[in-house]
Amino acid sequence: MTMKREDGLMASDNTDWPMLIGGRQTAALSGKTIDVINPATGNAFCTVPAADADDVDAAVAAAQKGFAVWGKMSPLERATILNKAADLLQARMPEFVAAEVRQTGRPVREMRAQLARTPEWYSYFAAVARTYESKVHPFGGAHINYGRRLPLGVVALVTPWNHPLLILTKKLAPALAAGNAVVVKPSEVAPVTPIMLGEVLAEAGLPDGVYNVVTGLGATAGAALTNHPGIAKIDLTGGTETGRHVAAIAGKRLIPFAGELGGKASVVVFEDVDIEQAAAATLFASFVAAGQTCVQGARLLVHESIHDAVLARLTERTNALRVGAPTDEATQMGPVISTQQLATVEKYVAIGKDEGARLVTGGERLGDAEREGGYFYAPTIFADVTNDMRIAQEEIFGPVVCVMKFKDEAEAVSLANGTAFGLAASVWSPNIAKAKRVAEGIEAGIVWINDHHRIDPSSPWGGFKDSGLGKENGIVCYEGYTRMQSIVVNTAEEPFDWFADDGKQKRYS
Ligand code: TXE
Repeated sequence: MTMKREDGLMASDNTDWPMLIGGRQTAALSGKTIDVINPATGNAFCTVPAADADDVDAAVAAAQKGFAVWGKMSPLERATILNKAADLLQARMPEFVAAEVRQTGRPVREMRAQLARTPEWYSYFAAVARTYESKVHPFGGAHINYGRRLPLGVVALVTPWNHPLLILTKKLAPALAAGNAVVVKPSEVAPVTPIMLGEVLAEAGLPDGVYNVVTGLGATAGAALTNHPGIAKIDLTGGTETGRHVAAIAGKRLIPFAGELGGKASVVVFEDVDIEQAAAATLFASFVAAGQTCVQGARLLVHESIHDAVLARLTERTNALRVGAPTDEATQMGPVISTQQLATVEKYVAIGKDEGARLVTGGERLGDAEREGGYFYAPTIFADVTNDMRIAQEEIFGPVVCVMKFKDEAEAVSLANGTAFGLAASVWSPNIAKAKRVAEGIEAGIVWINDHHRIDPSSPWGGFKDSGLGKENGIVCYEGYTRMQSIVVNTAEEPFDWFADDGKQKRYS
């Protein structure tokens, strides 16, 4: 496909980004490239190399060399470099925000808010590396048993397009803090900021080969990486089917797998919530990132007594959303990421209508003069949705939400649990005892009370059920990037001779 080259690139924009292998910026050995499209215009704005198996071999070999250095450095040395990376990333924030807006189409106010937090991950995990304490286990007798946390080696980070820098950072900071080297395979749709991050890490003093980026398609570069025998763990964020496929590869090789996969979060709104607050909450949960987040509040469960009032106010606020150029400070919602994602949204809207759901607003592509060429879709609300409908069950990953009613607490919990996914949910009520009870009854890895889509580097993040395996963030994630060795020291003065005929009672366990 020939793409129109976009006009008006910023000075810091590179039109042909290389990948990063062993500290060197490099093209694919084949010379092939992929166009990266600005979803707000439909035009290509840069290319990246289309890596295949040979490039991946080179990246894993470089990472092995990097690991030989980084894995031996002390926690203090690693933490010093990660803290410096946090500062350098902070200093270059406007450039990262601009690149992220251009490749994802997400509004500048959204990306500025999101990226402002990313340096925290590097400083948090630097602190974890510095303060992590090994355990001494109560082995008993004359034995002292201490545990050692060792890095795994070279880990593969396979990342998506919706939050390219944040999701990479959530995996990278703990992986590096624990002493691993990484090979990143960013999404082919939004690979620029992961490449740019290599400059920050190099400037911070990360040794060559510790951070490698291979760009390319999932079916080629991604498959070559996840099948590579030199990889010690795979951490992937993506669709559930991709996750199952890659987890099976990891299973065959008996290496750890972590997957942050699909979601279909419920937002449970009780009758005691103020209507204005309920509308603000559901609007944010539904349409931030144009609904393209794994924790999108795609299922709005509203108590029957306030259902009509909340739906009416939510619809008014939805209709007032400013959808347009993501670079415009006033824009509140941008396009979806790609023609493929647009087609998925269109398909599900048609399914919703066929299933008998009531289209309250939206349900159409937006293509006026200002938005011509971009992949814009109107924020869309379906009401009268029943839980067995496909639009209530399957991940749409776009600006489409389903509103359902419930009559009591038990029905709210049962509806919230009535999906195959279990990543996140939120419960809204000023009655904290009730909200806590409901939250604890929901089978999801993250449940917010009177909030939605909140994250912190210390807060474990990961799904139950079909939403994945393993956790990002927190000490638990750091530990997931290590393997534990148990050292058992015999301190007895008395010699041990199991086969001696000395008449003594002996133990060997
Ligand atoms: O994801 P993929 P896509 C969901 C969402 C979306 C759907 C498809 O529902 O509509 O997935 O999006 C790499 N071996 N989420 O196609 O394909 C791929 O190159 C190794 C939810 O973008 O899962 C990319 O780097 N790697 C999600 C990464 O996997 C492979 C965020 C994710 O791509 C591969 C994104 C293979 N065989 C999509 N195939 C979330 N949890 O937030 C693909 N990849």
